[in-house]
Amino acid sequence: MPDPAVRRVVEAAARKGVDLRVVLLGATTHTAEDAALALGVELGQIVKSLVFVAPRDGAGHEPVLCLVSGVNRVDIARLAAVVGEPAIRRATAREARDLTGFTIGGIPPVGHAHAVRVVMDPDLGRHREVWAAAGTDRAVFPVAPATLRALTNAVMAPIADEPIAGGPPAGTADAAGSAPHAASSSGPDS
Ligand code: 5CA
Repeated sequence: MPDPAVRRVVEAAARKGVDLRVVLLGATTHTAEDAALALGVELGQIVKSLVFVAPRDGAGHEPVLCLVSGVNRVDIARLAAVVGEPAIRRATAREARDLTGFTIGGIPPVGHAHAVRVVMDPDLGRHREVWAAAGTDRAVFPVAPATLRALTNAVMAPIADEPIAGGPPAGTADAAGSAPHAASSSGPDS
């Protein structure tokens, strides 16, 4: 496993007792849509790892990592309420890189340069297995949502801007494949 970014992710998971199976894709997968197509899985099974920042008086920013189903978009007001940070905003690409040690398109859920608060979208629990970036835009790994939550110490909270219509309740493992996912392809959060 030559890429040091991927190695950091695998080693961080291993420290928590989880053996990641990293899959290296033949093409870059900067977005959730790219990753779903490359893997032949539902868009909802792709974990978007999105970095937000809460300003700290005189002390820069505190990062907050949101793990979001590929079909969902983060509602910033909901996120602000969940984390108790009214001024939270999306990180710039540079902030995301400086705060996590990874570049957008490959930002993983674990292995970050600094400790980070993590909020997880409950819709990821609709699937038996989800796929997250493993440190680069070509590396991904499959993981059960419960394992992802344990690995990241995530708080589960509804932070998406609209529920998926027509699917069974979030958290049911047998929901994979049954929800008519409407992919939102507009905006930077798709
Ligand atoms: N490799 C894929 C699938 S795992 C991936 O990393 N997807 S992602 O959703 O976690 O990361 C890409 C997301 O980064 C984009 O959907 C977008 O929401 C965000 N992004 C892209 N450019 C910027 C930018 N300049 N500033 C902040 N966020 C950005």
